[in-house]
Amino acid sequence: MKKTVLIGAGGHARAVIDFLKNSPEIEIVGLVEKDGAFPRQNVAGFPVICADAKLLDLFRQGISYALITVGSTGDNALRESLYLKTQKIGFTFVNALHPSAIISSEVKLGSGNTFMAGTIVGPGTTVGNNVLVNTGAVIEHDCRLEDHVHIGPGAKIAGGVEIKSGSHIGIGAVVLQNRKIGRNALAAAGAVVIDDVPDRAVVAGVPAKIKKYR
Ligand code: JB3
Repeated sequence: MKKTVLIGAGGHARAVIDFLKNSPEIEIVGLVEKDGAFPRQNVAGFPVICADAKLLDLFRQGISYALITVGSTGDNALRESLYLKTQKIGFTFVNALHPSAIISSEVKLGSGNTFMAGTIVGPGTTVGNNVLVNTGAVIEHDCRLEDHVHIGPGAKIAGGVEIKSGSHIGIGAVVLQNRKIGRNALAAAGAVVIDDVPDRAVVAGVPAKIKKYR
């Protein structure tokens, strides 16, 4: 069993534990909170064992696997920085795949990725590291998702779409075929993306228009 710590102890962690607790290969040893914050002592029966500052100690104790279980609602910077910090200590990241996720055998998957219930990923798609594909999202064939991307619940990504590092596709958004979403961009909830989206652009609406840059 891979002894694994979950980094982040809120609602998203609870949703991940709901299926990861039954994994035949991943053993959840506990959760890790933000330094100075211990709002709860356990999540779904698993203990909050320490804060980020103690991650090195955990690693030295032989716990060598991790997963980022902080979620996000538009900005993936915290998920990215926690991943990089944990990776630097030496942790290896597990992939957390809900048993109902349908992931083609022709998908190239990095590590530290989470596929929630009912997600579908088509053949020829590549997924980097620390990507979160939330409940019921569909990613069609031949897409390319870079590191730290979050696809929100129920979002639909058509074939051949490229999504650069750190970008966020909001709940229920749609991205049409072969579009390119730049780095750290945001497609708001329900947006229908029919044009390419530049780096750091925030787009919203149907059809989606650029509202600002961040
Ligand atoms: O939309 C859905 C289905 N899920 C949302 C998810 C994607 O994002 C969910 O509804 C929330 O909006 C959000 O989930 P998350 O990130 O679990 O949010 P929350 O319930 O507020 O919990 C955040 C947890 O992360 C809290 O326990 C924080 O203390 C913790 N946290 C914040 N900063 C941190 C840090 N934990 C660590 N280890 N390090 C930090 O720097």
